[in-house]
Amino acid sequence: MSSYPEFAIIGMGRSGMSMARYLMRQGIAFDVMDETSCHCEGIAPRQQFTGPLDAALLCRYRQLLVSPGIPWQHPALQAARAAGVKVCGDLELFASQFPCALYTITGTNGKTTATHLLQQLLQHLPGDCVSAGNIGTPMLDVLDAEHLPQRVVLELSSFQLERSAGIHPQWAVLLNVQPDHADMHDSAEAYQAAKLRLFANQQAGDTAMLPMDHQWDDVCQQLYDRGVYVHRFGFAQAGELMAETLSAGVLRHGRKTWRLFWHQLGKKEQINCRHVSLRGLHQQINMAVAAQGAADAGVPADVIRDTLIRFRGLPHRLQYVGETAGKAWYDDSKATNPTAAIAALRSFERVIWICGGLRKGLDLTPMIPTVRQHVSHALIIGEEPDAWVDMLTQAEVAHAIAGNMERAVHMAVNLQSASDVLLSPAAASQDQFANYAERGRAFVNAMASLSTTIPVLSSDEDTPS
Ligand code: UMA
Repeated sequence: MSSYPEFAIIGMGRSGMSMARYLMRQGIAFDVMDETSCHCEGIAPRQQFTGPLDAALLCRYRQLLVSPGIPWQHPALQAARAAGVKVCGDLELFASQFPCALYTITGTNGKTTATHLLQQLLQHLPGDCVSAGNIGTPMLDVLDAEHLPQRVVLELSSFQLERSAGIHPQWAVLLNVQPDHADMHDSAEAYQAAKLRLFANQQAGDTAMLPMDHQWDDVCQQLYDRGVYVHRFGFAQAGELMAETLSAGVLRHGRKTWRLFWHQLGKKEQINCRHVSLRGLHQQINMAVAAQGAADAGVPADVIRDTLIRFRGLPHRLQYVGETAGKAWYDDSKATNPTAAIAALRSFERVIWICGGLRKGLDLTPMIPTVRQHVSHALIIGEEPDAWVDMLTQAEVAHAIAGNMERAVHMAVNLQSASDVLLSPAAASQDQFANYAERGRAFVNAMASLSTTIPVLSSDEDTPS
C-alpha cells in the first residue's frame, strides 16, 4: 500500500487550512505542503512537507488542492498535470457542494467593496447571506458552518477562478480588467480568460453583468445566445444613446450633476451622487452594480436606496479618515496599481498625493494626464522613487521624495496648499510594509500623531519641475 494518501494540499495559509478542515469533515486523509512553513493547528495531515515543491512528490497523489497564491504555472504543478494528477483550488470544491444561490464578483479593482455592499443588501431578504472568498473568509468555511446560508456572495480573484472549471453562479459580475495581476499570469489574455471563467457555466435563467465597453460585446452576445440575462453597466452622459442601453451605473446630467442608477421592476431608480457618502465615480459605479444585484434578487428599492446612502465604504479604499491642518485626509492604500490610483485622483479637483512603492513593472506614464489635472503636489514614498520622479517631472507637477510615510504626512501638513490629502500609492506596499492595510494604518497613525511643532517644509525639499 502507498504511504501517500490520495490528496495533498499545497500552501498552508487561510485557503489551505480551510481545505484541510473540509477534507477532515469528509473523513478524507491528506498531506500538506508549503514552500515556507506549514501551519497545522487544528488539522491532522498524514505528513507535512516544507520547502520548494518537488514534482516527483506531487506526482504521487491523485488530486492536488492548490492555494490561490501558488503560481498556477509552477513547473511542479505542470509536471503533475502532465502525469494525470487532478489539480484544482478551493473554488472547485466549493462549487461542487454549495446548493444555494451564488452571487459572484470579480474584477481587478473594486470587488471587495461591491461584494461587501451586495452582501449587506441581500441580508434584507429572508434567510442568511454571507460573503466569502478573496474578501477574507475562505469559501469552504461557509460549508463548515452549522447552518448553510441561503445566499453567498463570493469575491473571486483570477487566481481562484483559474483553478476551477465547475463554478455556476446564478448572478455574476465582471467589474473591470486592468493590467495588475496580469504579471502573475502567462499573459494579459490568460488573465482575462481566467476572469471570464466566471460566466462559462451560466445558462438560461442566470444573470451576467459586464461593463459597457465594446471589448465585452462578443462575450455578452454569447451569453445572450445561451439565454443568460445580460446587464451592461458604466458611466454615460444622460440622453446619449449609450445611456439608454445601460442597466446600472452613473449618469451625468448637465455639467455638475451625477446620478447613480439601477433598474427595478421596469423602472429606473436613481440617487443623486451628492447624497452618497462614498467618494469617487468608480466606487459609485460599483455601488450601482451591487444595487442591480440586490434589485434582481428582490430587495425593495427603498431599502437599496437607504443602504447606498448610508454606506461609508471599507478601510483603505478611498476612505475619509479625518480632518487635520485644515485638510481632509483620505486613505486609499488599497490602490496598488496605476488604474486604481487614477480612479481615486479623478474623485478630487486637486489633491496632495502620497504615492509610490513596489511598481511590479507597471508603466506609470498612463497616469500623466490625470496627475497633471488633479495633483497639486506629490510626495513619494517607497524604495524606488526614480520612476515616480520621472513620471511627475513629465506631468510637470511639484513633487518631493519623502521616503517614508511619516515624513510624507509631515510634508503634506506643511505644504502651503488648501488641497485635501490622498494616499493612493498606485503601487504594492511590500517594499516598506507587510501589506496595504499596514501601509494605510501607518498613514492614519502618522496623521493622528501630528503636532504643531512639525517643521515647515522648506522650498528646496519641494521640487517643482
Ligand atoms: N505559498 C507557497 N508558495 C508560493 C506562495 C505561497 O508555499 O509561491 C504559501 C505561503 O508560504 C503561505 C500560503 O502559501 O503559507 C499562503 O497561501 P495564499 O498566498 O494562497 O494565501 P491565503 O492565506 O490562502 O489567502 C488567499 C488569498 N490570497 C491570495 O490570493 C494571494 C486571500 O486574498 C484570500 O482572502 C484568502 O485566500 C481566503 O480566500 C488576499 C489577496 O491578497 C486578500 N488576494 C489578491 C488580491 O486581492 O490582490 C488576489
